[in-house]
Amino acid sequence: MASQAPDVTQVVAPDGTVDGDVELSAADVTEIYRFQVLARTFDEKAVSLHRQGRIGTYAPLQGQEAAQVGAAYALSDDDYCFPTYRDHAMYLTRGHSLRNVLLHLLGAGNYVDREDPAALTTFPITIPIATQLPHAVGVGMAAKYRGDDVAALVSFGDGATSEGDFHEAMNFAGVFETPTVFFCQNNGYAISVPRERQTASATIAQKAQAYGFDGVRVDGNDVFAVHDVVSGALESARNGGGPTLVEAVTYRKGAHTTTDDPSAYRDEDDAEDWRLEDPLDRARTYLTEEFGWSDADEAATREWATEAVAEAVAAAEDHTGFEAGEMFEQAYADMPAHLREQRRQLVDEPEVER
Ligand SMILES: Cc1ncc(C[n+]2csc(CCOP(=O)(O)OP(=O)(O)O)c2C)c(N)n1
Repeated sequence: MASQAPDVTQVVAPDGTVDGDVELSAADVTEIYRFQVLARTFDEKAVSLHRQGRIGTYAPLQGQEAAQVGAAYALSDDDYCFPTYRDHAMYLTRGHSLRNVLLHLLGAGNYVDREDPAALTTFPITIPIATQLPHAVGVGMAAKYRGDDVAALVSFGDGATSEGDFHEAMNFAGVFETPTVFFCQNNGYAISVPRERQTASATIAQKAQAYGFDGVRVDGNDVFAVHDVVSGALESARNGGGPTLVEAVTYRKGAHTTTDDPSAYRDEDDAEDWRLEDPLDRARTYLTEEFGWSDADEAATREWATEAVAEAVAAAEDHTGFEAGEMFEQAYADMPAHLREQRRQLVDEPEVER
């Protein structure tokens, strides 16, 4: 395999040159590309829906499609997945409906459909940064106790590595050799804080060394490299090899969220360089050269994605009747007294003046 930099694994270069093996069938390669197109189409629509005041604040994923799809596609159905608030493409790749992803952005409390098998192994997003890491380690530890042949992948950003939860989760995973893949999407920024101001470590991956396991870097805009590296880490975790930290080097092309303006803190020339590394262009070049992907195939895929997103928007906006009480569900088996009291005031006795 070639490298983007000496220590960054790359299989397909930005110009489509293949330097390594893509151990995926034509059907898999096509599906991976379709998920990326679907993710981008969804993302563009979501940004526009926010501008029209039809959904709440949205965290764009543009530029990170390869990282998210490549990692999620490597998971088996039984593996666990802990995405972040930006990982809409992970949800899609894991089989969640676009409608349910949108329902969350419309304010639904219980957007995860508990009847849906995909929902049982893919956890809801957590907004407090890095809190999903100990959850993933705990789920992996439980699976290990039960003797289940599964791994848990947890996704987070470069900013999350400054949180205590990151270090606690990494330490626990290292000591107890939990079947965890720590998947860091290093997209260059944590809101306005550049990666260089986040940590003095030369790489995010090297932090794994302090906890006694491997950390590897992969070109996060190369979906095939991400898939390959994450597949290997998952396999090792399932086979008792313990945790791995994977640093996917990528770039957040858009704003942090739809309420942010990156031109206030980011060098747009730098942003332009990263735009040339577009993950979709790269996968498409590969598809064209290896499998004769045609303009007609491309047009049909774009049309399919546009229709799927339009249908999901209509289905989500059709869903009315959000109940205020939903926000109290699914967090605690035994609800603490202060939340019972809040629910009483909001749901059971809203007419009582206080
Ligand atoms: C514990 C906590 N502190 C602060 C915030 C506010 N906050 C939201 S997103 C964010 C930046 C996270 O950056 P990173 O982990 O790199 O992920 P990215 O947003 O780039 O995907 C911060 C500080 C939060 N949500 N939770």
